[in-house]
Amino acid sequence: MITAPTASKADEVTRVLMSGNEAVARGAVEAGVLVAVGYPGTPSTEILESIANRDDIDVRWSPNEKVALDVGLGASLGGVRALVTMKHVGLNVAADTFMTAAYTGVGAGLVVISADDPGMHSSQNEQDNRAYARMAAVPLLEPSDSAEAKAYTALAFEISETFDTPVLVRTTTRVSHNRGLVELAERLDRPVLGFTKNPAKYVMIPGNARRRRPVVLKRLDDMRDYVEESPLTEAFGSGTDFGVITSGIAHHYVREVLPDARILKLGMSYPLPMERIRRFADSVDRLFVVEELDPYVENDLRAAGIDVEGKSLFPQIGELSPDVVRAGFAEAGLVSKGIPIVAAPSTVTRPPLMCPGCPHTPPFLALKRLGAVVTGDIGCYTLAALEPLSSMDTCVAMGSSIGMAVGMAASGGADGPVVATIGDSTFLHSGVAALADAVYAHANITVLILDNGTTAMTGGQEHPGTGVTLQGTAATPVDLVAMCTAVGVKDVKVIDPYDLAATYGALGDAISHAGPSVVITNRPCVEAPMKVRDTPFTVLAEACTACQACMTPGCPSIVWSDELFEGRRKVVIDPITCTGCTLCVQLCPPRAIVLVNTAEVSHA
Ligand SMILES: Cc1ncc(C[n+]2csc(CCOP(=O)(O)OP(=O)(O)O)c2C)c(N)n1
Repeated sequence: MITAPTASKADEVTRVLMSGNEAVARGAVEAGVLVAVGYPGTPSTEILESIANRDDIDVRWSPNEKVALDVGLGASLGGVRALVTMKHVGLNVAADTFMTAAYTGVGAGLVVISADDPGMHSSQNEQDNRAYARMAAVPLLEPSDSAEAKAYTALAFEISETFDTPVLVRTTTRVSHNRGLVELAERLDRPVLGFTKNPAKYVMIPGNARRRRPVVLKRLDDMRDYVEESPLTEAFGSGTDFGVITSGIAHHYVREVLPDARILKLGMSYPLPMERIRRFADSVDRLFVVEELDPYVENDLRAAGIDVEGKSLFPQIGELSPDVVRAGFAEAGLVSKGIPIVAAPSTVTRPPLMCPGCPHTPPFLALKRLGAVVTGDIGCYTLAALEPLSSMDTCVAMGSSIGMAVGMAASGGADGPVVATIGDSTFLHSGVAALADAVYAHANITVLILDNGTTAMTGGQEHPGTGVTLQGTAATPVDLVAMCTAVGVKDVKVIDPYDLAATYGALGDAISHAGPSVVITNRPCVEAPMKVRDTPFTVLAEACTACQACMTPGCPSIVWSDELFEGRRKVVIDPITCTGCTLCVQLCPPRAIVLVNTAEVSHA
């Protein structure tokens, strides 16, 4: 039987409070991982960040999830254990490699973490990535807390090598971000096994792939036998009136609502331990499945002829919680409705806004004035879709902006110039090929690359354009101008987005250019990698006409005064949050906005 590595000396066990993400990383560390690679995305980002400074592991960001998985697979075939991390939608990007890596199998263990985001706290959709395991015929582990996140990740490497397959470990936001006690064990010291040439296994031309397909299905059968006996399937409680099948975080919600219930917890939810499930089902009068998002286990059970209640009681949309689970069991007549455990939030909701001084803001003011049809992308700048900027018309998936602009221009249906807006990280993630397509199609579009020198939206991660690695060491930065020119864009300009007139001018010129043009902004993010704070500005109340021109960008530092001046409210600027970007100064007709120290002099 396969077991996860444990501490060598029981009396030296150390228990540490860890988030699920830190625990995943720790599991990989203990399993002797030598390469850990990924692309940032909530809720997965901290996995790599938590081990970035280890000198015994090569930890790195890739430009996108597919590259990350390719790096991980290459490392695995080279004979070292490799961890690959991403958020759920990242697996869509990496899916091409993922599906065929199931055919090639691995060298040393290869574990892919998919951090799903039920409830879409910070995602464009809430797909249930358990479906990928079935599609690829790859084993799937679902930890429910930090302790399991560590143990399952370590175990996943063993499973990967035993069955010669990548293993998918699926966490969800609450598992990734909650903290729990984790027992630490020693790191395994694993030699580099080296690459063994085996074209029949690693060169997936049709003739070889056809021979690998039965291997994949045979392996699935072997894993079915394994999971029937595996300690990953755990039984809790007693009773024959009803039983509950759980997986992931849903397990803890069920135990909170029904502490004594008979439960079969699935640590491995693909392939399923169908015989064990059948015996469990036969031993209870009613069977429930409580799982977050899709009726993934439920449908398999129904297909196997097992009578089960699930999504008719527990929602398919959004996160589960103890309250939601209680409501489902109340409807089933097993518990009273009870008083909600989680009180309604008392905080006032606040719409998300660009930060004060965000260099993304001015170009969107310009695009609005130019009447552009803006195909947007995913990043901080997506907030331009919201009021008051209201200047982004589409946002679908990372890197989609440029291709969508090409299509929009081809349609002839846009009632204004077509502009794609994309961040630097997103451009390198999946925008470059689309820009080549724009050139190829001689598309009449402008691409605005918002280069703030970081992956701001996920907390400021480095990427190949920043010239800095995850460890903070220097790397060769991608030259975006050279790259755009190299794919054939004739009109490439770099602008200072804090210069409003220049920004209007450059974008106006670019959209009048026939064929594709590129405008690249050059101001760093004001929050990462370091805070940008220049002398703040203030408003001379006597000069302010309350015309609100300074409020059009929606800068959070600019608000109405509490006091009245000459019977009217005037604008005030919060000197603590103002970064001194000058945008409001350029927008103020009566020139009432001045540097704080100038105002002090004039008031002295
Ligand atoms: C496929 C995929 N991977 C990762 C993410 C998470 N994510 C959202 S935006 C973004 C990048 C943002 O960086 P950038 O394009 O430079 O814009 P910024 O936020 O810096 O303005 C990432 C990694 C995602 N939404 N989809």
